[in-house]
Amino acid sequence: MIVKAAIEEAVDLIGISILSGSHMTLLPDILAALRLHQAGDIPLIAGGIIPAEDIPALKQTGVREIFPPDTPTAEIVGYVRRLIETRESGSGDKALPEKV
Ligand code: B12
Repeated sequence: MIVKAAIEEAVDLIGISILSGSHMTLLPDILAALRLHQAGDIPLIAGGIIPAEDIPALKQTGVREIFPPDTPTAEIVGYVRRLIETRESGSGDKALPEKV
């Protein structure tokens, strides 16, 4: 449902909030479904109760960035703006911003 809606709405990115502990299953599933539908260029970011030790594996799978509890809203907004500007300028994956 998430991937179908994202493709139909031509979204700039998908942001998922996960507090249930199922991030190691659901986030890779969403990435796999995006790739299956030739939509792997839509960036996926996430936040919620995601332990620091899980973050490297999730980013290795293709999640662009993770925002754990107590992340300042301004940091999230700044990251999303830079991500979308980078995509619109067509500079490609290599120029994707790092979280500040
Ligand atoms: C409020 C709350 C609830 C409410 C939710 C109400 C609602 N409609 O939202 C209710 C009472 C329903 C609830 C239920 C449950 N809860 Co609860 N809940 C919380 C609590 C106290 C606060 C969550 C919250 O809203 N925080 C405020 C927001 C602003 O912070 P945040 O979610 O961390 O988000 C920040 C970042 O993570 C990030 N972020 C989050 N999402 C996203 C998404 C994107 C795209 C981006 C960019 C950033 C981002 O940005 C935010 C700002 O920094 C937490 C404890 C806690 N301290 O987090 C437990 C907590 C999440 N709950 C927990 C549990 C276990 C449950 C239940 C399973 C309990 C039960 N046995 O029924 C159920 C699950 C219900 C369900 N269907 O999923 C556990 C999860 C444990 C875990 N994953 O390891 C927690 C951590 C409590 C604990 N310490 O045990 N819960």
